[in-house]
Amino acid sequence: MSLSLANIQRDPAREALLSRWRAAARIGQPVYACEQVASTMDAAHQLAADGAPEGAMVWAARQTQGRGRLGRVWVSPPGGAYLSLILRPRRPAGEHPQLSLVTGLSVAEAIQELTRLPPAIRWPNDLMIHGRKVCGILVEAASGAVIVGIGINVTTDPDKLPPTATSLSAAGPEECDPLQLTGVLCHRFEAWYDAWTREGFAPIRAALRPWMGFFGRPIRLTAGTALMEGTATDLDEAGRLLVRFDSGMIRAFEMGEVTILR
Ligand code: BT5
Repeated sequence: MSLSLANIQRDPAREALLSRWRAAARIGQPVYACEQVASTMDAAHQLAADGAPEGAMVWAARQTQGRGRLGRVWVSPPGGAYLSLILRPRRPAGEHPQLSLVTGLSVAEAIQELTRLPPAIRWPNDLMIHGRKVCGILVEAASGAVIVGIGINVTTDPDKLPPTATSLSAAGPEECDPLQLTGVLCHRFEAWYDAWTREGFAPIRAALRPWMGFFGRPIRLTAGTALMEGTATDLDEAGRLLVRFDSGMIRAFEMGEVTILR
């Protein structure tokens, strides 16, 4: 099957490098790479609607309309890795939000492999280094597919990022190439995605623990219009965040925004 993307100018040199670094069998293949796109999410939605296979990846060196959750902007200057993966999960739709944590685990491992920096996962979709955001993850449902979007600040100049953000090269001394990082990430993601497909969230939950930097710490949680403070204690068996309140009550949250208070 040959699929085309009307709005992107494909870059064969980057596609060749991504194929070289990608040690995965299926994830990241076929690859559509370009210098610039509005949003890799839109391109991936288009490919998914056209029947692209599981594993197909759209990759861009910068985006003009990168997006986060709830209509927020994802600032996407050069130096980042901006990618969307097309998945066709063989697990119930109710479990698909868990893919955010499957992805976070894979990104954390890839960053540590290449830079030895210690990223922390901030449930449900961010990676932090030294308290600043270095990666954001977005999971969207598509026509019969799921699109996982990943933005990582790799060699990005921090002056071009929001003040709450950092990049890998700003945070540590190791050189890291956005294409190489993407290749390692595809490999890690394929292993964890296969484990999730076979066994569900249990192996992911166990592997995530060391990366969850804020268990036992006071947090502020925004869930919908509600704002609450409590202590994050754990993830439950479905990937929901367990928060203990002063009253002693523990509640599980499926979605939300976490601010670590101390
Ligand atoms: C996210 O949203 O963190 C998900 C970001 C997903 C971006 C990828 S890039 C490839 C693919 N194509 C897209 O168009 N999107 C995906 P959220 O949790 O809503 O966080 C958004 C917030 O993060 C913003 O409101 C800013 O505060 C902050 N932010 C924006 N750009 C950032 C950056 N480059 N680095 C760190 N923080 C950023």
